[in-house]
Amino acid sequence: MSNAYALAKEQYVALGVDTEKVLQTMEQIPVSLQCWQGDDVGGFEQAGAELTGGIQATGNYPGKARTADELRRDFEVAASLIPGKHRINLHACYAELKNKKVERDAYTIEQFSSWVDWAKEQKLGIDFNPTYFSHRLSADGFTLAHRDKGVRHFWIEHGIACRKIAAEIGRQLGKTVITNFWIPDGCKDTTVSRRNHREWLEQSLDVIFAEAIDPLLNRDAVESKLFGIGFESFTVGSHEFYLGYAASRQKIICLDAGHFHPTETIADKISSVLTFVPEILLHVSRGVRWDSDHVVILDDPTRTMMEEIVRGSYLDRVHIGMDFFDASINRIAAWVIGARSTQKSLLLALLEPQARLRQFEAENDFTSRLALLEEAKSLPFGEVWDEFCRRQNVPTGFAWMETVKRYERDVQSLRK
Ligand code: RNT
Ligand code: ZN
Repeated sequence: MSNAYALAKEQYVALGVDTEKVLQTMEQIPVSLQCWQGDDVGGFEQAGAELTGGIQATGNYPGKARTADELRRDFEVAASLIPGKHRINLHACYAELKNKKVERDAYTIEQFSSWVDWAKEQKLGIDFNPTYFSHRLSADGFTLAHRDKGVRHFWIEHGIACRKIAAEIGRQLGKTVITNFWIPDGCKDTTVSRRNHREWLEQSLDVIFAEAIDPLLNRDAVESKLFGIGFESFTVGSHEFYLGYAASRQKIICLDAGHFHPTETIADKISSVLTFVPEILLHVSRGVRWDSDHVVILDDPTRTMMEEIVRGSYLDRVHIGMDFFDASINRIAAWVIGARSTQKSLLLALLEPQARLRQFEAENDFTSRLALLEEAKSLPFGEVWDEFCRRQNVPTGFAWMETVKRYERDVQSLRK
């Protein structure tokens, strides 16, 4: 145990916080790392597929993964620099077709077997997402809420196929898969038939979820959005839509930090939403002016979100996943920066002198509550973070960047 950590530990003990317990909790909470940060949401169904659906990875930093094998190697480097447990969040468009022609509505576990074998070997959990974008049948902006029954049917079948794949992954890994449904559906300009689209979406989802799946194998989440690029005036799957859907069907609601109005944060939604839905999936992200999917940093929105989860004792009902895709910096570093910042936010929340604060609150001593909240901000949390990294055998501080630089020089920079 380092001296600095021992001193920090004492300071926390004086405020009623057991850092050893906190470190144990940190070890148990996985962060789901989005595969799509590694290749700008490209996927491997076909080379050079165009990213559509109103999302954009901007930047052209060299060295992105071109194959599933490259992506897996890159991911391993990132994972070796991130403490704690990890999961990999896969999208259906990361299917490996192995020279067969298979449509998305006919995907099976076969297209994901290499991912599963690798996850087993790496001791990773897997999360899953049907892909409702970058496809000829999503080209006019609608999928599950399309006015054409045939198009809806194709996408319903894709959703059903993905739940089956997820359940099989869950069975093979012995770890529950969270399958998240996000669709881009919407319109650039004023839309008159909003009601119809929303009713189509409700019906499509009900068909997809009709078959009950063992919740130990797979659980479903639905993700709302405010708007997409080129979908500015109407988004079928709005927050109200999915909140109602998730509450009435008891589904997991996915809250993406970048999917609300620019000054609206998700911290205060957590205890409201969890009063009515069983679980939350977080897409930890950072919108800058729009849902720009910047790399997560240790900022107030992320910190207050984690505080609410810890204060509400919701850790067992919240799944922490990240969602950003930045192509302007080293993509492996982006994973590491985002994950470590997410974990630091969680650590800070766990280190809060909660018992004291609650006592002040119960006594209506709001002066002391505010004073302690402010003083807690300068407690030596960095020492506890370093200790966490040491115990998890990952570099402390900025040292991890050396590994990224070396890999960039030896591997990524050779990709053309
Ligand atoms: C899009 C959603 C969605 C995607 C991923 C790739 O706005 O945030 O979660 O980012 O499915
Ligand atoms: Zn998201």
